[in-house]
Amino acid sequence: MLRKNVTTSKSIFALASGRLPCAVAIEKISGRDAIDLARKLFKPQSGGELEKKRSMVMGTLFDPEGKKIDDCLALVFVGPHSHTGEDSIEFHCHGSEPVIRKLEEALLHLGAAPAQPGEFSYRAHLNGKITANQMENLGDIYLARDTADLDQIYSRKDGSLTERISNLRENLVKTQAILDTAVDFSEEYSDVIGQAKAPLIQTIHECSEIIQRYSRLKKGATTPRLVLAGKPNAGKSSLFNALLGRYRAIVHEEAGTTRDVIEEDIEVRGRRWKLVDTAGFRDSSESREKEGIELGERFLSAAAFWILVVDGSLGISPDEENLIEKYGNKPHVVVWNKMDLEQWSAPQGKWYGKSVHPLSAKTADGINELWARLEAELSKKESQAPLPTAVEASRLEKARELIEALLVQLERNELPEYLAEINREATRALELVVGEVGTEDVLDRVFGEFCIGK
Ligand SMILES: Nc1nc2c(ncn2[C@@H]2O[C@H](COP(=O)(O)OP(=O)(O)OP(=O)(O)O)[C@@H](O)[C@H]2O)c(=O)[nH]1
Ligand SMILES: [Mg+2]
Repeated sequence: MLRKNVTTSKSIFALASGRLPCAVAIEKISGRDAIDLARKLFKPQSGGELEKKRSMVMGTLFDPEGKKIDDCLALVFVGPHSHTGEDSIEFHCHGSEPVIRKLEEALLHLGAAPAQPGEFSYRAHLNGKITANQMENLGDIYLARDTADLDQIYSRKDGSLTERISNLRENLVKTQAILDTAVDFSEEYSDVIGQAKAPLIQTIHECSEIIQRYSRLKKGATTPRLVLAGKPNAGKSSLFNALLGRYRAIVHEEAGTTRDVIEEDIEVRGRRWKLVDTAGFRDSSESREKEGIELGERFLSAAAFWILVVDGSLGISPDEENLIEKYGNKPHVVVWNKMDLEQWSAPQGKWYGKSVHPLSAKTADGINELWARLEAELSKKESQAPLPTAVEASRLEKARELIEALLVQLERNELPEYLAEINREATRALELVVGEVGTEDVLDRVFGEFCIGK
């Protein structure tokens, strides 16, 4: 964790690119003497010294004993026109572990210090380059797991959180009026108090929903599974490949081809899902096949959504009915596959209460329509709560704790004067949620989670 008394007297360095070995490694250095340090290590190809001007220069890095480290490209940023606002250098080296190790040893030898997580951004903040709010967003970009997360981070400032908080505040204002009445007319206390409960419970519920949006980003929700199930040969693997857009699972005319569970990531409306192909369900006495079927069924029981694939040229059998009776309560779509075949026919109207989806996994007819249906069905479960920042979420948690305490005291029939005081405190806490964010707030919660080099 970045300490609050961190100083900026020394230049700092860190590897800003990914894991070694890799094509190009970027070593960042920032600080008052960054260019002087770089001059001691780096000799431009064109001769002379590295100049203190915004530039991109090819050259060679040498260690303090004059031994070559690497040929590299140096990017020179003269403060305040840099990411941190200080003089900064980026060495774009070959992404080799010993190159970077030698370069960092040389920097350490020359008096620079390894950067702590988030220290470059912290310096940028101190130099007025980024606000505390921007830093929070920056941290969250690294936590995003799918494009929907990114979209929500970028649309944070659309005012939806402020609006939700002000609605919640209204609930507390109403509660305040109720409690103030109870103070004035103590003989009708219990009637009046009873009215205060419902808006408080609603407020707690909504606060939790918003806080959970942040926890989902922070902790990384487990990716929900979308499982394909059906009889052998129904075309599950063909549909799996069609949805994935590439040939991943073996497709074969022989029934019982897929034995294992095959999983691949897909995105539906910006959210990541695991698409799962399973072995065909049927009564089997063959032990290997039986094992595959049992495994498939375990995935089906745990699925957030599933697709029953029916071979529309054969129609339904007890196997499909068995599946729909067992798992029909779980959200699903029924696909009537192989509609390119002459023998294909689908039920008129609904089957087990649902309209079936005609499709050919082979020709891809009906695939776009299936996507549209999946997009609509899978996003039904998405929370509509706005995504708060770390600071907003933690402030909201404080407000929720106070409202919960209020509810407890209310049920204990505490004095209305006392309840009114907690309510006032909770109202103030809610108002603070979307208030100004200071350096201290962000220092506490954000920097520790930044990566080194950021
Ligand atoms: N004509 C036609 N054939 C299809 C279609 N979908 C799948 N098939 C064929 O049906 C056979 C079985 O397809 P798969 O995708 O392997 O079926 P599966 O459900 O995965 O089968 P198992 O892995 O054995 O459970 C293959 O010969 C496919 O080419 C379709 O829409 N139309
Ligand atoms: Mg298969």
